Amino acid sequence: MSAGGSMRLNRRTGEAWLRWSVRGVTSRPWRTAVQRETTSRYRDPDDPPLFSRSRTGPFLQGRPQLSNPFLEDPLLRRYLRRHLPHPAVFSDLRAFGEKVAGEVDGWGRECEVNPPKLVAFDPWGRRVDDIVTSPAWKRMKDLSAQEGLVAIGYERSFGEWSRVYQMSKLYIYSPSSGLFTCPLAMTDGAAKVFQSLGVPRGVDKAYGRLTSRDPDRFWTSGQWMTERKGGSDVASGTETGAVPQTDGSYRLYGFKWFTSATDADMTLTLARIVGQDGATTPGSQGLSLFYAEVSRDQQGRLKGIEVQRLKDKLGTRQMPTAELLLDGLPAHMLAEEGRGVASIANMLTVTRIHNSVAAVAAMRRVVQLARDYATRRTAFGRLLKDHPLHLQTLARMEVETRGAFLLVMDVCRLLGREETGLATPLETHLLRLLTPVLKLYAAKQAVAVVSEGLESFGGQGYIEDTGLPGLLRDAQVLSIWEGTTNVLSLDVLRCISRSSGQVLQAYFTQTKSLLRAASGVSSLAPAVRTLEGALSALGEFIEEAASRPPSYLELAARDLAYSLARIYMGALLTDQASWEGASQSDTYTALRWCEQDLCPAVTSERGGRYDPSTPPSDAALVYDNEQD
Ligand code: UCC
Repeated sequence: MSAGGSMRLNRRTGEAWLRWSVRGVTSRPWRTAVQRETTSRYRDPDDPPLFSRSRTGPFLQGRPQLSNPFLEDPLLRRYLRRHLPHPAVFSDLRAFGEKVAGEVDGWGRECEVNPPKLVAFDPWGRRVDDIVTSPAWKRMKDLSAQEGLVAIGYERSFGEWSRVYQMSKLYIYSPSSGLFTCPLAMTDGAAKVFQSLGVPRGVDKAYGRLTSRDPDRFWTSGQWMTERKGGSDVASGTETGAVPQTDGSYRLYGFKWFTSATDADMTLTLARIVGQDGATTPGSQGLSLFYAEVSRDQQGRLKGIEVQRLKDKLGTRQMPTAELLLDGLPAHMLAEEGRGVASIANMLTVTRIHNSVAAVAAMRRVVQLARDYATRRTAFGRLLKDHPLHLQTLARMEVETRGAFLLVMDVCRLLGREETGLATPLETHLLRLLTPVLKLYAAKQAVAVVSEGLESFGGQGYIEDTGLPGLLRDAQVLSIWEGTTNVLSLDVLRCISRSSGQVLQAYFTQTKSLLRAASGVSSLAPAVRTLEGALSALGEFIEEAASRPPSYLELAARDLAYSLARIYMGALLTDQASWEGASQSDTYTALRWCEQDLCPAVTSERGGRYDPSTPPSDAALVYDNEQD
């Protein structure tokens, strides 16, 4: 008996037409609903996968699309139109933004899924200490040179605004860079240290390479500061010894516990000079600054370095971070003996600014993607963008991002003025104070905004291969490296006391001047009034706090830094909104910004939080060990 059958599936309705033939007689077509009547008969592995779509359903959610980040950022463009309206800058950023949204973003993803590996030994047991990075990571290095991501800051083609231009470019690049912005931060910081020391003989070639646009010449630098005893407390934690050599150079012996972007070509590091009796000077005044190249001998072994292991990190996995044993690393002392911390401080200023650029860029990226997604995702019968509560959440993220953006750009502006010799004493003080304030505040904002941003994708925000969770993991490091929130809060106190309060005077003068500029705009009046009130309350708080013991100030340090940040960001937002080219959204942002507690130092003070009895209460709370 010959028999057979055929079937046609309507994918839209999920119906199938079946037709049977027995002994040459063909049946009429018979319609069935496949979803209802699918049986194991249809799951035969030899069957074509006709039913797989109908089982999972035909709906596929559109993914959030990354578009040119320069064109997607009206505030960046308005800021540049106001301060640096140069066609060459606009066309470069537009073209770079196109590249970033295209191929570069894919390389960034490749860096994440193909993280670096350490090959410690060759197959025959010889040490090779090879940190193997992905091809995409190498492409990022070439791209960074070609695009002048460090060079722009040193070519200074746009004078005092060159830093703003450079950082705008890094801001567009950062979330797609596969964390290559980390070696760029340290490279920039090292070039800055060289320059601040007048580019000493012996490092002029290295300086040329760090600031080169030629991928074949371009070098990156490390910043090896952290040892097992001290990440924050560098002064007492640094054990590395520098043994003088007869030719005036040194050899370094020590253990660096956390060295980021360890595939760098050179590094700056701190060590203590070992005297003939083997003794070293303890504390900060015993620390000197050293320059070392990372090179290999003829057998291919790293000279004076063993890579102990790569760190297994929560995020920033794209970038190799290693523990290094320095075992006679050839090095040269830079700067005066014992001036290590003060000399490397220039590097810290630059890397902290880069850190903040990365923080604001992460916020901007998640907002950009969430905004796009809200036009593609429907829930409860409407697009997400048409749900007022969802839109309110996005607007809050946008306000945070804009405040942080204006602060980071203002600090870049100040850095540019300082480097071109145009900074007034007020601006120099402002740069010193605002750098830690910016770094500590923007990093915390980034974690909050990126975390909120992930939520706006629902469950998809938690799925690895969307690329979204990596944004949060990478944001988490921003408040940790280059000085934690508390270390930077104490740095704020330190720079206030070292300048005998001049940094604060500069802050108050500048904030008042920004508010004065906005005071003629009636729509901004509520914001200006609120900010003036907060500024005056902060002034009273500081006056009162100055007479209190150091323990009081220490407890107030974080809230003080937050107050300085929020009020200054508010003043920048009102100033931006008062510009004749501003948009209505600039005004709205300034008003919304001022709805928050602008001066948490005063709020906490009223609650008695800095009272000398607070620490025991805090301790009792944290170590509450009451037994049931
Ligand atoms: O984490 C690291 C690598 C991560 C990768 C980097 C990429 C980041 C970019 C990401 C983009 C995606 S490296 C480790 C980072 N470590 C830190 O940041 C250390 C944190 N600790 C501190 O900042 C501390 O406050 C110390 C180490 C600076 C404190 O040391 P001292 O010795 O106690 O400091 P002193 O005594 O207060 O200051 C010594 C001198 C003084 O100068 P003189 O002697 O002329 O009065 C200070 O004024 O250094 C000067 N100084 C500063 N100058 C200290 N801090 C500063 C500063 N921030 N700016 C200017």
